Amino acid sequence: MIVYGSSLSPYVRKTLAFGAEKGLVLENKVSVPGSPDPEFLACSPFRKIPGFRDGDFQISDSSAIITYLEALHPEPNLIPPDPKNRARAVWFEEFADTIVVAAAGPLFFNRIVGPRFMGATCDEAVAAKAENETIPPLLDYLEGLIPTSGFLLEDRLTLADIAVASPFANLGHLNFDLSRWPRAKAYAAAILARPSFAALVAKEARLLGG
Ligand SMILES: N[C@@H](CCC(=O)N[C@@H](CS)C(=O)NCC(=O)O)C(=O)O
Repeated sequence: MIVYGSSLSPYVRKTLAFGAEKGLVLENKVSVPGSPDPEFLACSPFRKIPGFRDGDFQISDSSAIITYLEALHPEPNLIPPDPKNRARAVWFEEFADTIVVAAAGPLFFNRIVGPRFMGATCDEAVAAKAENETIPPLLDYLEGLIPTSGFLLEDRLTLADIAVASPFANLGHLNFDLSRWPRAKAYAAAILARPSFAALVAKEARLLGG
C-alpha cells in the first residue's frame, strides 16, 4: 500500500500514523501538492495530498483512506463502534482537518513552506493573525476537554487523538508557544511521542534543518 505525499502535511501525517498504529506497512512516496506525476494523479485527481494506492484500488483524501484501512484491518480498532463515540471521533477528525488546519495552515505556509520551498516571502500580517487571533480560541476549546487519561475518547488511542495531534507537529516545527495551554501541550506531546508519529516528526525536523 502506497501513500503519496509529504508528512509535513497534517493529512498525510495523520494517514501514515494511523496505518502505523494498525501495524500496517505503508510505503510513503513523496509527492508535492499539484504534482503532475501520472502515478500520483491517478490516485488524486485534484492533486491534493495524500493520494493512496492498494494494488488497483486508488483513492484520495485522508479520511477516505483511513476509512478503507479501518474496514480492511478492523483490529486494533481505532474508530469506536459505539455510535456516540464514533460520531465524536468523526467530529474530532473534522475539527482537526477543517478547523485547526484551516487556522494553522496560513501560519505554516507563510513561515515555513512558502519561504523554504517556494521562494515566497512570508506575509507577516497573515501569519500574525493566525498566531494571535485564529489559533488561540481553538486551543482554548481543546484545553477544556482533554480527559486525565490523555486520550479524547474511551481512555484509549483512537482516530480522534491521531487527527487532533497531527497538526500540533506543524505547530512544533513553528516553535509555537503553547505555554498558555498546558493540558493541550502535554496531551499533544504524548501522542506525538508515540513511535507512529515520532519517526515522521523527526524526519520532518531533519528536512527543515531542525
Ligand atoms: N480533505 C483532504 C485535504 C487534503 C489537502 O488539502 N491537502 C493539502 C496539503 S496539506 C493539499 O494538497 N493542498 C493543495 C491544494 O489544495 O491544491 C484530506 O483530508 O486529505
